[in-house]
Amino acid sequence: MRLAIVALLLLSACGPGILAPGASSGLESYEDLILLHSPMAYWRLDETAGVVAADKGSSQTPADFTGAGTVGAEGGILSDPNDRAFYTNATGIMSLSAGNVPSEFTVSPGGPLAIEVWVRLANTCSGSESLVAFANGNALVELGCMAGGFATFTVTDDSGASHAVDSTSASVSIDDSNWHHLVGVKEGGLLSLYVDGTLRASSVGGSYAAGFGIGVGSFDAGRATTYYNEIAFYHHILTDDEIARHRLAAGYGN
Ligand SMILES: [Ca+2]
Repeated sequence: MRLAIVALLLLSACGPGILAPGASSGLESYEDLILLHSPMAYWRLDETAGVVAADKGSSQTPADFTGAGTVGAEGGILSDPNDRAFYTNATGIMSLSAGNVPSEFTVSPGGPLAIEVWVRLANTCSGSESLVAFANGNALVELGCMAGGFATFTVTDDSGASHAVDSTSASVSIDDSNWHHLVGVKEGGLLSLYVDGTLRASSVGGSYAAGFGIGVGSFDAGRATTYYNEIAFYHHILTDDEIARHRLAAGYGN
């Protein structure tokens, strides 16, 4: 489970401040906005057939769907009527094989990064479970969930030194069968976790001075009964305003 990037999507039909699917938000398109912020990798997971997930980020690295997942599921980007997502309730994963990871995936020691995903958890999170992870050896960048349904953001360097933040103190759970937008940001030793466009937890961790080689990205089925959508990885931080804009562009009000 730790060798995986698992992204879940959440498709919320209605609720306070949420636009109806397909409704015009009058805002910039979600895809255009993500691309404006220069992701290294950006898998929209809009495929409706086949076994390849296109990467619209700068690395242009397609990933593979394997196992018993389902492409073409209803997505959670309400502003995009064509949005689709990847669903797995068992063994389905989206992953990059170790031999298919370009040099762009390597993070410089101490370098900034951000990881983003939309997820919809169709059952409760009972323990420490991976949603989306980029991993290579000990090195790991992961968004996940824990008992209580709280979101987690973990960064481990290749010496094995690990640090994590979670949304427990904010009492923000994500395992309610609704779509949620998760972003983890690392800037120096500061880790920040955003849930649904808002900063929910942050912590000053280690210096991460060791070589930090994120090499393999894979979507893992360890977290089953889950929808994954719009996975992005950045070699720079995203600001509070940028993250809030991403959610807004997806058709979710404040
Ligand atoms: Ca999508």
